[in-house]
Amino acid sequence: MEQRRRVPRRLGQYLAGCIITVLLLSGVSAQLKYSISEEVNEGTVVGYIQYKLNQNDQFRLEVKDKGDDGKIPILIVLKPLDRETAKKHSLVLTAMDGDKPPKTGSMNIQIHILDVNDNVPVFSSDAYSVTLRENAPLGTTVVQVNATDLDDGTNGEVIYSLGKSMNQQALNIFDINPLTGDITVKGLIDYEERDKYEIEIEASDKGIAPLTTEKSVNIKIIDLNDNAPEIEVTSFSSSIPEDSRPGTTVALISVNDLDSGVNGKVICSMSEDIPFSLAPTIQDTIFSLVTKYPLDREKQSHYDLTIFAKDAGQPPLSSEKTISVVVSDVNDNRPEFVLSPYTFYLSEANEPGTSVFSVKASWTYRPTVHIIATFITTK
Ligand SMILES: [Ca+2]
Ligand SMILES: [Ca+2]
Ligand SMILES: [Ca+2]
Ligand SMILES: [Ca+2]
Repeated sequence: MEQRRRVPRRLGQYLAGCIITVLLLSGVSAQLKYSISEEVNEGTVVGYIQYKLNQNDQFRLEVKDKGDDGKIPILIVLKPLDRETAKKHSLVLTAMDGDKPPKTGSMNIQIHILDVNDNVPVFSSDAYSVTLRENAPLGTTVVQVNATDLDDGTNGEVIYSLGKSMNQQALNIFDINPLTGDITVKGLIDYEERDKYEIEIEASDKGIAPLTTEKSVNIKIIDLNDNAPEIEVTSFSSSIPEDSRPGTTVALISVNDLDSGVNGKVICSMSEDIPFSLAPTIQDTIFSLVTKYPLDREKQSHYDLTIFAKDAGQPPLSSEKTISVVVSDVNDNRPEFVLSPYTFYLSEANEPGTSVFSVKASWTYRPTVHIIATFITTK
């Protein structure tokens, strides 16, 4: 495929832009020779001279009558020239007389085509798509772009730059070497901030009126496991009644990992030898901290529960969080008297302050008697 893009020129511009140098190479041509008597009259025809250009499709010859200056063969451009196709044309101009066979003389004509800046730089690739790992060190080469320009000299020398329409954020992160086309990292590449960039680059020649080509470079950022899971306790009762049934929720634990894919996949765990465990919820990132067994305040009234979170990245990152849970005493049942009503008899003439009777009360659900109240009222 032809990798060439040429700026169209109107014919007038083109003719003005081309300078043709004609080198007449004297001494290489044969000469037309005539022998004629010195007695001939003025106006005697010496010979019929015809000019002829060798077969070519680029130039033609026209003979113009210039009056006193005689008839002059003029070389005319027949169709647009292109230095990038042929920078030199060699022609042969032949003069011949009317004899049979004709006598001929020829002249070599060399035409050098001078360059005008009519080719834009062309990138070697139609599209640039590359990947870049996040946190790439400053100076890392993302990709090297290349553009060529068919013109000559400075018209064909290419310099690279970032597009003027690029946003400031991308300008802060990427740079391009104007001479080599190396696109390098000059800022922090953070996948969590942005996972792809489309940057505009330009290739310009150094012509007096430079020609410029734009191209996009798509940069896909590859995630690295650079974020540890975060554990957040979203709903938490620091105290749990000791009579809580197994499966009672103590707290909701939310885990979040900013990375993606396996780097952001988190496994939560807790120590096995405690009466608490983590249960999944309908949301992947939220776990319930629940009681596993009945609690016994007499045995342990306080727990420091550590939740571990580890992602599946390579290498994995982890974090932990400890919450304190107090097992609270239960006192939500009214004590009941053992007998109700109590009936007792009292003999007269008691000393004030003498114990006359005792009553018992207890919580029904518990065999242990917690309160024994002793009181009596007198009329
Ligand atoms: Ca050019
Ligand atoms: Ca050119
Ligand atoms: Ca990451
Ligand atoms: Ca992670």
